[in-house]
Amino acid sequence: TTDYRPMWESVGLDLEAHDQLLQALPPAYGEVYMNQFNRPAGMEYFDFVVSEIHGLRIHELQQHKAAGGKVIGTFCVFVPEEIIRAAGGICIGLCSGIEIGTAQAEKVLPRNICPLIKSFMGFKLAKVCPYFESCDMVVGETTCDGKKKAFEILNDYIPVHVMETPQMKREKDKSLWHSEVQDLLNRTEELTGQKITEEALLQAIKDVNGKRKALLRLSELRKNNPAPISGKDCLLIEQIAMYDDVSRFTQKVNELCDELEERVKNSQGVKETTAKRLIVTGTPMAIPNWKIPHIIEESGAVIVAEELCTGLRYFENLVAETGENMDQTVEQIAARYLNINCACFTPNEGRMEKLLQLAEEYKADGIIHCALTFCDPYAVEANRVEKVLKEKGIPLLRIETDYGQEDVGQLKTRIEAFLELI
Ligand code: BJ8
Repeated sequence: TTDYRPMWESVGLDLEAHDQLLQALPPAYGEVYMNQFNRPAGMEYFDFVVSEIHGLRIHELQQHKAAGGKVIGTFCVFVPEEIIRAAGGICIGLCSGIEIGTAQAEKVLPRNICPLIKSFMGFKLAKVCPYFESCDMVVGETTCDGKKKAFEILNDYIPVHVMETPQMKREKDKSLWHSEVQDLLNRTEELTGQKITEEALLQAIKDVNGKRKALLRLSELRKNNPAPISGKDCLLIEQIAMYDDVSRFTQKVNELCDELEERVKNSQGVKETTAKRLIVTGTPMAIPNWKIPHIIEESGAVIVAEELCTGLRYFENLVAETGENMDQTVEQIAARYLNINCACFTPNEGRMEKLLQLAEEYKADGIIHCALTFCDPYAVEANRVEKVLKEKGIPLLRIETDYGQEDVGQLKTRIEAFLELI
């Protein structure tokens, strides 16, 4: 194996703290991922990506930077990666899914804040994320209050460009968002020193749409019974989608889908046809947060869809490829992103409609609503979800949890009881 320590040192990592992080990772991965029944062979690539999570991909980013390229980090699926790509930049999703650097984070943040926000601050302050340390700039947004205010603090440590995300979807919100996307384009041009041409933007749209189409193809295959792939594996792929090389990732997902198509033809799957089929919905599950999906699938059920930002919200809806001029193309990008059903919107009817549609299409036996602790938008919106699902007689289990492992036993009991009930 390659010695990446000199590279980690040169990107500015705290090597000792980073060692501790790496030691925590591999056993968890083996336990959660490597013992699954009848796992598709195509998962090998994604296992490899995880095994090289702080190695090969970071090396690629460093090479890109050495050749004059820029790396831009994001924390939300609202940030249009097409724009970064069109300027020759690499876009990396930084949403953090592990408790890290908590002591440092709590020096600048309140203790009672969403673990995702605490995690990204902790990663930055403890200098343990080589992706974060590779970024020339990060893009924040005004989605929830916690993130919005945390970006002011983060800006003390790395340049942050904040996009104002609307809270409603009216005409005036659309034009605000369009102008915000245009501002990101201008800022990206400034940072990269590269003018974004219409041609480059259209190509970037096609590339990112290609990635979305591959992920959609994967989703479609999960409508089959028996499920040809586990929910845990799909979540992993959706997490990797945020930071892997776009064309290589697209190709690997499509290869996996070829294999899954064969499985479907032969009625092969990862669980019995009698396994309970569930949908998970709620706050993002950033890598390496596999906590709830692991409990669910260990209990015998199978997850068939993720109505999450690390899931369908990231790849449903394509950007139109028909823009006739720069302004129209930017407007079409803005339109695609404003369609995202984040709980930061009021009202957020689109999410309720989506859940009903998914439950039917994926023949789900129930839905599990997972909110990170202290996340007001999702915790409060769970009430709307509950109301709509009750009307249609779709069973729902509401869970609120963080990145800690203390409640695993209790969650297991609740999930098993739910599975017996439905
Ligand atoms: S589009 S869900 S990725 S904002 S969990 S930090 S909301 S307190 S992450 Fe999100 Fe974009 Fe919306 Fe998706 Fe705040 Fe809640 Fe924490 Fe959250």
